[in-house]
Amino acid sequence: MSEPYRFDLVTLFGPLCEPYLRGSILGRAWTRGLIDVGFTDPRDFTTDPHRTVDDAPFGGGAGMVMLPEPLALAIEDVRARRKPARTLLLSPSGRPLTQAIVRELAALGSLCLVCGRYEGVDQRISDHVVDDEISVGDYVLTGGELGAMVIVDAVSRLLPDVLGNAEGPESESFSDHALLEYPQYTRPQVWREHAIPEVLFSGHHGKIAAWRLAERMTRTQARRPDLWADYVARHPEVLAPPKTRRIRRAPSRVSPPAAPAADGSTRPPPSTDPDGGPA
Ligand code: 9D3
Repeated sequence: MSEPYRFDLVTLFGPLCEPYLRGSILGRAWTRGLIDVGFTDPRDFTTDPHRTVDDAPFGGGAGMVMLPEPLALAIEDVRARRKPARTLLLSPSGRPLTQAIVRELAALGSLCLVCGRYEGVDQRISDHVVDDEISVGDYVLTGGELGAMVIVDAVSRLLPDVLGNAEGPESESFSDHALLEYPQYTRPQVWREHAIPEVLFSGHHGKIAAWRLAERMTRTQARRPDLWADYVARHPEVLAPPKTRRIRRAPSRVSPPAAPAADGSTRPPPSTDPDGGPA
C-alpha cells in the first residue's frame, strides 16, 4: 500500500478543523490511511508570556495583522519534519482555486496549508516564505481555515480509492471545463405533485443523452456566460452547424461546368437561368 497524502495545516484553530475532517468521507480516508492530516499552531512558536501572534499594521488602518515570526517558525518546523512538496498561503488576494490547480496539487503527495486570521498576514510571509498564495473565491471569510479545508476536500476526492466511485471523479463537469451538469432525479417519479421529465423514463438512451446535453447547454448559457463563451469557442459547430448537417439542396437542373476538352479548348458556359435549363 502506498503512502497517505499528507496535509499539514498551519493554523491557530486546529481543534476547530479536525472534527470536520474526521467526520464524513474524509475521516474514512484518514482512518484507511489514504490521507494524513497534521496541525501546527503558530502560537506554540511564540516566546512572550501572552503568546502573541498578531499586532497592529504599520501605516495605520483597521484590525490586526499576523506577525511573521511565529508563522515562519511554524512553517519551517513543518518543512523540517514533513518535507511538504509545496507550501500554500490561503488568502483573499491569492490566485483563484480551480479544478486544474486541484489536479496539480493532487499529484504532489503532500501539502502545507498556511491559514491566516485577523485582517491578514505580514506580506513578507507571502513574499519570502510560502511558494504560492491561493484564494477560494471572491467573498470574505474570517480566516484561511475554510479555504484549507476546501483544498483538503477537493484534493482528497481525486486520490485513488477515497471515493468508492468506479467511474472516477474526473469524468465530471468542471474536469472537462465545459458545461454544467444536467439535472438529476431519483425516486419517487412524482414528488409533491412534481413529475420528472418524461424523456427519462422513455427508455430511449439516445433521446435521454440528447436531452441531457441540451439541458447542460441551456443551464450553462443562463448561469455561466463565462463557461458558455469558452464552450462555444471550443465547439464552433454549436453556433455554425457543420456542412454535414446542412439541408441538402434540391438537385440542380443546370448542368455543371464542362471539363476542358482533351485539346484544351473550351465550350461556352452553360446557362444559369433559374427557369431555363435544357429546352
Ligand atoms: C478589507 C480587507 N480584507 C480583504 C478582503 C482583509 C481580510 C479579510 C479577511 C483579509 C483576510 C481575511 C481572511 N480570509 C482568508 O484568510 C481567506 C480567504 C477569503 O477571505 N476569501 C476567499 N478565499 C480565502 S483563502 C483565505
